[in-house]
Amino acid sequence: MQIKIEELKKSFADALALAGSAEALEALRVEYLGKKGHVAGLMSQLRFAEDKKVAGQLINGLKTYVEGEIERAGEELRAAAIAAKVRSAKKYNPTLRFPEEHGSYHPITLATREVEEVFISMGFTIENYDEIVDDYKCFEALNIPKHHPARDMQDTYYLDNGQLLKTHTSAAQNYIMKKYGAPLRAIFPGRCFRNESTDACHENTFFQLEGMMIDENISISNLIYFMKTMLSEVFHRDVKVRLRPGFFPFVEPGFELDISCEICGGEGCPSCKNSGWLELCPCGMIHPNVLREGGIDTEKYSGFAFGLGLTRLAMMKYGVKDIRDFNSGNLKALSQFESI
Ligand code: FA5
Repeated sequence: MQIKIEELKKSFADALALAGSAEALEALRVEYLGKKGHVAGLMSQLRFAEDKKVAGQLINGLKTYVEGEIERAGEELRAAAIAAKVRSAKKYNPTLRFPEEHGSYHPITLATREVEEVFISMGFTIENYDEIVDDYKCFEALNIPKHHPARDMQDTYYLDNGQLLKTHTSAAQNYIMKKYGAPLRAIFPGRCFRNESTDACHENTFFQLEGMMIDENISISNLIYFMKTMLSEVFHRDVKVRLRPGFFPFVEPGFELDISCEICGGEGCPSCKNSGWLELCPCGMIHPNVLREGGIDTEKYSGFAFGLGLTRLAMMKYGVKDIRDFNSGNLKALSQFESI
């Protein structure tokens, strides 16, 4: 019996070494421990009580051995399966660099951030405002009543409900005055829309950044100081500008602030419509009617406002010859800018 058991142990060990799956292990278990397996077969051969006592212990030893080995081999298989899964899974490695193609900031975003930083350092807050507004906010609250000729300069897209896509960031002036009252210093960048034909310096969708400062004793010299500071900080170099009278119903007096074309050095090119100058940032002292409409006490307070053409600023700052490139989605051109 002992010899038989030793033989069975050896053949079991050989078979176990080849069993590489849970199914193979189960087959082995049935072969040795099943109802008709080797262990049961050996037991059934024992006839006498004496045999059962001595040989039974040996057969039980074989049974315990087979059970233990199958259990151990099962554990090993499960552990190997988990290890293989972990190996094949993609691992997070904090030291890995991002792949090179991961996009870049849009130049308008970069220009906006630079201007925002300059004004934040001078105590201005940044406000956000809607793109769809009503006639009151875009025109009437700005001293542009219905049928005023100034409306001709800013045709836009109207919705069926009478609302419109805002033509300028000035549309937020009334809302911000009512929200904060005086004194206030705020800038508010935003997308503007105009129904007009496009060329190298005109888009139908472009960005402006409006600024407003209302306090006691605000004068034109404050306005000029803030405009000069903004331009020198944003361009990091001296840029040639000129201030000339300009008409906007919501400021009095009003000015046009033009920049000498950075593309042609002021000689004249399609980017500046051959004039050598580009209208960049109209501004002026806020009209008392507009202040009153915003709930500001005009006896005590005055203020200035400006409407910086952000998209044109980006043109001049980055040397983009055609304003239409900004909305083109041309990734080759846009990916030259600071990456994310
Ligand atoms: C206005 O929109 C006034 N709201 C600006 C203002 C604010 C004046 C506060 C006084 C006080 P204007 O239409 O000129 O003004 O536009 C302002 C600037 O936006 C322009 O100088 C130009 O830089 C830019 N801009 C205007 N139209 C376009 C266009 N179609 N495409 C690209 N930029 C434009």
